[in-house]
Amino acid sequence: MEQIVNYDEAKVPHYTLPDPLRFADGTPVTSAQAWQEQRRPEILALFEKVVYGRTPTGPIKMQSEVTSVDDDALNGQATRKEISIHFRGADAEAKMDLLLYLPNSRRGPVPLFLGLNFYGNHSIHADPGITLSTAWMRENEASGVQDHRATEASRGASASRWAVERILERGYGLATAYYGDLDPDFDDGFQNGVHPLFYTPGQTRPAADGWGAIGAWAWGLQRALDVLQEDDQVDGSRVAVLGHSRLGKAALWAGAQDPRFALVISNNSGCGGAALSRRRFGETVARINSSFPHWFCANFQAYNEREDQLPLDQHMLLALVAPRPLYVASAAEDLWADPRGEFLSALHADPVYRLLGTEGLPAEEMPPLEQPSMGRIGYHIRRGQHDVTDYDWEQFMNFADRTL
Ligand code: GTR
Repeated sequence: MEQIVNYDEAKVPHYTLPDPLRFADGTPVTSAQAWQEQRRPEILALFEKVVYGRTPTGPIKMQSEVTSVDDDALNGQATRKEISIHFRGADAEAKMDLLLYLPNSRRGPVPLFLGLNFYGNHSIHADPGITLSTAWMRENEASGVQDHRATEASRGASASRWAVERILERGYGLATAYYGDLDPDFDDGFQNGVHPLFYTPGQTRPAADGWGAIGAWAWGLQRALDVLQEDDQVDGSRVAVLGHSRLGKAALWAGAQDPRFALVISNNSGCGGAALSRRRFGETVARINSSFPHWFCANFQAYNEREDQLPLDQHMLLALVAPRPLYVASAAEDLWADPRGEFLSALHADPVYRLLGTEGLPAEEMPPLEQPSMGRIGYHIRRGQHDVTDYDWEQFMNFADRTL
């Protein structure tokens, strides 16, 4: 296993990216139709086979139940709704709790941001009306988690990452769910979470090209969208999916697979997200697969220190979102996530956007700090660390105002 983390641009290896606009057999893709009907499915199948694993479609039952509504939440600014979504397979079940805030200033169905959270719905705001999650969580004293459970001290612990009032003020709704409801984030051989719902008789874990944890989180985002599209207070044709870091990887994978997401936003998603794998800058495929063996499909392990052998790179994941609006956000001090690799990925997705008749990314060089570039693809790099800040949210909303 590779020991040294490279943070030196001069040491980035020479690499050649696979061309999204060439079929696997080398023929060029010259029309929007050839992209949509042939090349796009070909690339999607590659990501399923070697990176995230296939998402199963087996017959499971899904039922949603509104568990609370308060139309006078946040001093009257919002309507808060909680919806439990129950999933049942033959031998297993799971539940995802969705939290929704809708601006009371709304007239008609609202466009909305949907994203998973790391420490329970109650962590995104101190609002005492949010039900405290009882699910297993990663230990985190600063987030009020003790013995893997949330405590009252967890309320609002991640509030700085969710600009709730500001989102509502700008006329958007917000929906979130705890990612651990879909798959608790540790390597247990896929015995908990939603994976077992889809096991066929005798099956005990996903196949080598079957989904991992990121696949399950992305699936949960899609199921949340199913429910949101049924809600007449939400404009289901204007739902933006977003996520930070590992949840940014999940948001991208959800947005790539499911064209119902009208806008896709990656925040500091890094390796296995927006960043190009071939650059081996910061976190690498070998590192991520050894630290988090449960995130990707088993086949991805074959590319540890063999990034050049991948039949794809992450710019092709971004291209799967085309021609829908896509936003990639980096942070200058978040070198582990390779900001430049995130930018280049967006840049190399641009030709697909152009083939589909859109503006793509109106930049040739990485834009200066905090000077977002916004076309049909948007990108910014802000000052500071790996995080989601008010600055990021303002840009996401500016971009949504333009493109949603
Ligand atoms: C890190 C991981 C990153 C990123 C991050 C996060 O440990 O190496 O890929 O996902 O966690 O999710 O905060």
